Amino acid sequence: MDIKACIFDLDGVIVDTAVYHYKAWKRLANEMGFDFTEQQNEQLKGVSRMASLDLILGWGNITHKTPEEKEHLAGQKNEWYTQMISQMTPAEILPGAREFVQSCRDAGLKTAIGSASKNTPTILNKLQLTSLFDAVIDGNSVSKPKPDPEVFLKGAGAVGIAPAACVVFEDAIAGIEAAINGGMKAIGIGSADTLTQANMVVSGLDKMTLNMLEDL
Ligand code: B16
Ligand code: MG
Repeated sequence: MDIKACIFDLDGVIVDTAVYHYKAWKRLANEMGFDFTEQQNEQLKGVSRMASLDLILGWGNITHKTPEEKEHLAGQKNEWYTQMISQMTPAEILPGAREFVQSCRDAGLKTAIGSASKNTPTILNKLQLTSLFDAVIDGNSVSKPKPDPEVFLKGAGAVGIAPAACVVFEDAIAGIEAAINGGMKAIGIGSADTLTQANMVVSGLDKMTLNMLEDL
């Protein structure tokens, strides 16, 4: 097989934290006097914390926040969010995720996480998954957001595999673009109608087998 490393996005691929992000952003929006819908939350998947805040402030027609005020607002949201994720358990791992990552390791493939989330270490710890990954690259170690390939290129570098021999698993359009921009293969997790640039799309890691990597 040509693939030697599998790099996984975290939110939407290994675990679904969207509901916690949604609750925390909604509370913040409500305290500023406007509402925040689940449809708007969909648009924040894979988007960094500060970029998410900018979008939300725009939806609420709030245009006058200083950088310091924005830091404070994002920090407030993150406090509520981290309170919720501190209660997470391995039961929240998405179906088939642990099994597929383990099967990659058993086959001798390298495994890495490539996530925009600065809370990645906490989430992996709560899910008891930290030891399943050879490298973890997250929002704490990258400066350019997806679709820039930085997060995945750093992941490939950390496990010592050339980008062309890496496959990325992603649920967000910008993440698929980041993988392609980095010269990697991309497997979409979700709907083929949305993730049109992916080399292959499955509904979840429970639908993945190692044999499918041969077809990329
Ligand atoms: P944090 P991913 C992303 O994770 C989430 O999809 C996105 O909704 C969130 O805003 C972003 O992480 C930053 O998260 O506030 O924890 O740093 O999909 O790239 O694993
Ligand atoms: Mg994601």
